Amino acid sequence: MSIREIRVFQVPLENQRSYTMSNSSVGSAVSTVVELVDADGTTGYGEACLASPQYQPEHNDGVRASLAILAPAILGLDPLRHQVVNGAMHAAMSGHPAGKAALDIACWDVAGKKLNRSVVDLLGGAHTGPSADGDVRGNRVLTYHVVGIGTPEQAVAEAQELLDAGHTRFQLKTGGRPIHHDIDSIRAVAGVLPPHADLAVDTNRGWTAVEAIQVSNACADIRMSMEQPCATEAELHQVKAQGRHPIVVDENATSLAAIARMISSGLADGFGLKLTRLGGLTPMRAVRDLCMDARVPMSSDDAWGGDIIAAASVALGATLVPQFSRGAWIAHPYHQQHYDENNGPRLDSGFVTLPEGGPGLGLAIEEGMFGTPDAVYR
Ligand code: 0XW
Ligand code: MG
Repeated sequence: MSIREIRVFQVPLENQRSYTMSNSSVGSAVSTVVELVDADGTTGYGEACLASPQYQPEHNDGVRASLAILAPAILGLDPLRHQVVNGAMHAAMSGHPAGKAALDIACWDVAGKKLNRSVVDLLGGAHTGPSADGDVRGNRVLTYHVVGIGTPEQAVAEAQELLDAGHTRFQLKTGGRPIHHDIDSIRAVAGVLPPHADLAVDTNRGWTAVEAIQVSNACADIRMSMEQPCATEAELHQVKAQGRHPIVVDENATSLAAIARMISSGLADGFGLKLTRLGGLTPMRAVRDLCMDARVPMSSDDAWGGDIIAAASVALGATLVPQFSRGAWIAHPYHQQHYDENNGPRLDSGFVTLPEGGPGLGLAIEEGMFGTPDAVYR
């Protein structure tokens, strides 16, 4: 196996419904898809798509610019040798984990196709059998669903609709407004959720430590976690010490070292992890092993994107120990586009389906699906 050619595509994803976080909204995003061609013509796909310029410190145009340096650095390498490929990318460019993630994921896809095995198997195999909610997983992976920022009535209506669709895990977006509005929405949504439901209140760094502590005290009677309530690790420590709720770290979970630090310091009660922030499946696999061993629940997500990044997220999500899985999130419900209409991951009663279209990521993507490449490296 050796990487012969890398093709880069821009893929617009138009939102069909609004998606708002404390610091930004997602309208339409232009995803970057990479097609990696092995010496014998086998192809593998990767993807990176940032939700908004505010959510993480990268930009979708920057992903494609970074590939002008990263792609040539891995031409000729064996896509199965993930450490070698990642080492070459780090030597060529500091940072830029989103572009690295797209190429890393494509290597896993092409390696799986060459070995005729799924990426799930290459990552160690799926945990089948009952999930934390007792529901048999089969070819599905637990997920969670976002409830947007709005009035308490709007949030309750959205939560009820999701309950009716079989969801048991909810991420209520907060922040970007006076905290009494958030407290009202938290209390209203918590009031309609059944005892077995899981509620994470995700502020995407929007509160100060004082605001987060005030919200936690005002909701002390509610079983919930606080996801990334503030922007810095120091503020999260303050909230952990003076608040009443478990802390889930998302935006600050930027590397294995940072995650190890937040576990060993006792700060993190869970993580919302993103493939494009860590650099792909290879680094996320290492983080997974640490979190599973430390018994710290994690999600396997990404910020945004289509079937390719979704398939990579659910592939790693399938390998999580159910008790320590916070689910795999996909953006499909918002843009409603598939690259593979038959096998693209989709919601199924509170779970996400694992693609079963063949080896690798399990997607059967038609030749020429993405049109003319933006750039070709060979
Ligand atoms: C819900 N997500 C996985 C998608 C958005 O990009 C933000 C992110 C989160 O957990 O904040
Ligand atoms: Mg989050």
